[in-house]
Amino acid sequence: MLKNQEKFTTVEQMEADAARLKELACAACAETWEDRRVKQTPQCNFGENGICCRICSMGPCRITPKASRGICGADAHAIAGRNYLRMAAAGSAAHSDHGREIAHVLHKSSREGSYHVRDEGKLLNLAREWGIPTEGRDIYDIAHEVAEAGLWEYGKPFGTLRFLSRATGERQKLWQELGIAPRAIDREVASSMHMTNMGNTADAEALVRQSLRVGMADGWGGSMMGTEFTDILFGTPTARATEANLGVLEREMVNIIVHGHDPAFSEMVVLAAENRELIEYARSRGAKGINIAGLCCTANEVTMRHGVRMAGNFLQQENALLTGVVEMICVDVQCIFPALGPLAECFHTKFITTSPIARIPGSIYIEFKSETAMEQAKDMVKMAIDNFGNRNEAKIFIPQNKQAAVAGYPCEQIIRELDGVTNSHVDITGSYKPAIDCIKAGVLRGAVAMVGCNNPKVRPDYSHIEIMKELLKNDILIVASGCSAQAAAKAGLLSKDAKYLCGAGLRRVCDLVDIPPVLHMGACVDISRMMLLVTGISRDWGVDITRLPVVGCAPEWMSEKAVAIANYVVATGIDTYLGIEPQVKGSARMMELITEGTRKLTGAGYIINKDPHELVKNIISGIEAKRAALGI
Ligand code: XCC
Ligand code: SF4
Repeated sequence: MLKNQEKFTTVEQMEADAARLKELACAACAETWEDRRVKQTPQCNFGENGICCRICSMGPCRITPKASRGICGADAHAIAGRNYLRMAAAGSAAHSDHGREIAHVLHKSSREGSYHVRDEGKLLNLAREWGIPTEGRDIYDIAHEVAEAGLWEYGKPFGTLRFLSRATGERQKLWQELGIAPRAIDREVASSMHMTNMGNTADAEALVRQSLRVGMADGWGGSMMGTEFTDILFGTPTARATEANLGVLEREMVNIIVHGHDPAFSEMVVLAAENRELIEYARSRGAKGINIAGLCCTANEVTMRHGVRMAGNFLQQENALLTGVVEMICVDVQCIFPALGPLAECFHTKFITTSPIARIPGSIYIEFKSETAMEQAKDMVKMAIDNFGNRNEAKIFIPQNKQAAVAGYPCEQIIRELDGVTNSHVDITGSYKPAIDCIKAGVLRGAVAMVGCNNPKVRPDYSHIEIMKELLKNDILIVASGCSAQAAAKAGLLSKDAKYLCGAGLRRVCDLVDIPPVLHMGACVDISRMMLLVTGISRDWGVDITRLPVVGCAPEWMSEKAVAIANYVVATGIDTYLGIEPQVKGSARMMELITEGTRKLTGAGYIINKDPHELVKNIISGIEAKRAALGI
């Protein structure tokens, strides 16, 4: 019998929760992104179309019907192309710098300190991959050398990135031929800034090629290192039960929210909150315990390693504070609204910033140091406990919606689950064969990677959820990361019961393998895991990535990081479906290049549609076309 649809949370219910929260808040507190968005409308057309240039102080120059060139002579294609490359470079810089921070933490790991090597197997594998001796050595010596080798990837003067050798032979050859194999990570970012500096590249195709290259410096460089080193330090994730949405906040407990991306510090906060003395202390202050919840990708990181519950995704960050029960919100880097400063002041909430990368007015700045991380984390938890008694009862409202979810399916876990089906004996051969067989047989039509942010240009979460439901109905397996994974979690699509929303084929697979139909692969840096997943599928199948019925979709993206991601996904040969238009519309040449032009280079490109119902039709017909071409 079909499970009742009411089990799943709808976007309407989530919007009603948000509206109620705003209604109950005083006028000063109630200003959120919805209000600011109205005040920003209509948004600037020149910016929207990518044809405003302020790269030099002769500008700003704008392309208009009467002015087809800027003062220096740059045309719409040059201006839009340079702006686009700068977005990709900034995104790549952000992810990669996050990866670098983690590499430094690994470099400082020790038996006695706050940071340990949790996944020795993964460390040893990586050391072997990189030709670093392991025999008879102390695990921490190996860790430090691997971390250092990783750090050299950022600035080495010669050669291309080590991780490129993980790609299929066909991709490696193509990248060399196209001249887009990334060199040192920082070099690709710097080259992008140099190329777009006044008086350099004006050729749109060259700008798009460099966008692919700097994107790959992220996906096959900085992000991949972020993922690997995080797994080594905190453990490779495994499937865990959790819950998602604002209903995870507890009336009777001390609520601490961790938010951002870099898990180095949030891991410590999670561990500190398990400290017996601190739990006792919380009880002594009248609380039933300490409740850690996450927002954005920091949530994804701690969820898949500890089962920490997810309060929500990007556009839910203000709502979390509006509940009035958050004693502390502790942030690291990226996707943190400056609005949290004034908003926290409306409540008793302590807003803690911890990184020199993200300094925000209205916060208490406690710079996190890896040497003292655990002590700092304990101090913060204590500060949150001390704040418990300061709640204003009149301002409290916790929406009750929450959903059960299973999170934590890195490639290792997916292979383990698949092996569990085919091999009765213990045989970790690491093959995607069972999944491939299902796709060949048509039991699964294909797979979609659902990724990316929320963006008020479309109805937030609606695009994610509508697209996913339609894909499930059509027997298309989903892997998800970032805020897309959290949208799925809030709706209930990460629960095993979501199989009731699936077509017969996908439901059978979910039953057999005992997985949810939407597999949570992690944070946005973990899209690097998805690159390895398709690479593995391509190898085991013996078919080029471009021919696989596997695509990516970012229906609500907003961050520059998403531009970097989209570029490395396309460079890897995977079609990418976008629900938000990249800001290059003022240049027909750029629009052509990112949709069709890259297809001639890497075999993949963007398909853009702002209507989620149309976008999902595009995805399904794209997948079916690939199946037909394969003759399956
Ligand atoms: Fe940020 Fe990663 Fe986007 Fe969400 S999905 S809004 S980047 S938290 Ni990466
Ligand atoms: Fe204007 Fe050219 Fe300067 Fe851009 S680089 S602001 S188009 S003069």
